[in-house]
This record gives sequence, C-alpha cells and structure tokens, in this order.
Amino acid sequence: QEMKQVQRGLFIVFEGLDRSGKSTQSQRVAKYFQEELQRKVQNISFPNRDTKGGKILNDYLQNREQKLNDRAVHVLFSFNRWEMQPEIIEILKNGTNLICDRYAFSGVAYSAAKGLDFEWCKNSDRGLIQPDLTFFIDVKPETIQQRGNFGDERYERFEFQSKVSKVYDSFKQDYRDSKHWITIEGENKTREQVTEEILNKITAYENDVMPLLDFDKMA
Ligand code: Z5A
Ligand code: MG
Repeated sequence: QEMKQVQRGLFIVFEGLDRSGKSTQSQRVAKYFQEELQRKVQNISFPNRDTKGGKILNDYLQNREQKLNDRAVHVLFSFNRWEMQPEIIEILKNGTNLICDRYAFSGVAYSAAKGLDFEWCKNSDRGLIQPDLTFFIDVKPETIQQRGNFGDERYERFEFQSKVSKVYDSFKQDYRDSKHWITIEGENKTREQVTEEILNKITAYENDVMPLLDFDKMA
C-alpha cells in the first residue's frame, strides 16, 4: 500500500533591526512563492500581538505597561513563540511554506541589548522548532534612523538599536559557516535587489541542503 507523502513546507525567518526591511521582504518573498511559483505560503510575525501573551507584549511595546521587569518581558516574548508552536508545525506539515517576520534571535538580541546575559537569554527558546533559513538583513543603525516612522515604540531609539546591532553581530559571527543563517548586506540596495538575493539563496538551499535533512525528526 502506497503512503501519500507530503513534502513539508520551508520555514523561513527574517531578522534584523527595526526598519531594516523584514516586513517588506517577507511580503515580497511570499508574493513570489504564491504568484510566480504557485506554491502554498503563509506569513506570520513575532510578536504575535493577538494571543494572550501577545496582548501584554503589545501594551508593553506601546508603553502602556510599565511594571514588567526585563526578565519577565524576555520570557513573555518566548512564551509568545511557544504559544504559536502547534500552529507552526501544523502549517509546515501541511506542506505550506512559512515566512516568519522575527523569531528567537530577536528575543535574544533585544534582551541582551538591555544587559541580560546572552546565554541566559537563549534558554527559554531552546527546543522551539528551528527555521530552515534565517535571513539577517544587515543594515546600520544610522540607516534605519532615516526610514519612516522610526521612534514610535519603546525600543526605537538610536543608542538602543546600536546595542541590538552588536548582539546581531555576534550571531553573524557564530553562524558564519552555517547553512541555516544567511546575512544579507542591506546597505545601498533597492528592495528588489534584496529580494533577488534572498530568492537565489532559497533556491540554492532547496537544491543543495534540504534533501540532506531528516524531516522525520521534526517535532
Ligand atoms: N522584540 C523583542 O524585543 N523580542 C522578541 O522576541 C521579538 C521582538 C520577537 C516590535 O517588533 C518590537 O518587538 C521590536 C523588537 C521587539 N522592537 N523594536 N523597536 P516589530 O517586528 O513589530 O517591529 P519592528 O521590526 O521594530 O519594525 P518594522 O517597522 O516592522 O521593521 P521592518 O519590518 O524591518 O521594516 P519594513 O516595514 O519592511 O521597512 C521599514 C521602512 O523602510 C519602510 O518604509 C520600507 O518601505 C523601507 N525600506 C525597506 N527596504 C528598503 C530598502 N532596501 N531601501 C530603502 N528603504 C527600504
Ligand atoms: Mg515589520
């Protein structure tokens, strides 16, 4: 008897500073998957402000919630990813490609930038389903400062973004040889040029790396 095999979806994450172009690229890549490749695709983003944990995070980010301490906030951002795990796994198992705007690297980057220990910050995200590809859009804090709407929420200050940038730099170093982390130089490039580079990397990954992974080990 023949079993119908469903190829699971790709799990693609975008990381970077505020205004680095994560949402822009998430949308553009999803559109390409859907319209040009006719492949099933879905977008999600973190924080997901609609869940139980997400509502508290939204108040916090909009400065309406003043009492939470940094560690509590850190764990809430992780909790928000754990809340979404069953849905993420379901989507991928259905064969839908998932494009995710921020994930656990953001959790570590923003909390470590506040002074929390880098290794401690990783703990609450250990065991989350891991992305196939994380695209880090590398743009300087000076550049994002000049983009639209900068300055509306809690973390949108130049000095803080510079600290976040340093934490991302250490990830960039740590994962420089990983097939699952791709740094995209984002300075002086149009949105279209960035998308083209990303799509080329996705194609290369699917051709070279993905067939080697053991999908059955997915949670
Ligand atoms: N946070 C955290 O602390 N811990 C966590 O675990 C997680 C998050 C998950 C809200 O995140 C905050 O939550 C965030 C981190 C923290 N802190 N802050 N601040 P968010 O994802 O909701 O919001 P955001 O990432 O800060 O901002 P954003 O506006 O969504 O940024 P973006 O998605 O990277 O950028 P964009 O909207 O695609 O582009 C911004 C502008 O630049 C827009 O006008 C574009 O048209 C323009 N743009 C885009 N690409 C280009 C190029 N190539 N050239 C020129 N202009 C461009
Ligand atoms: Mg965004």
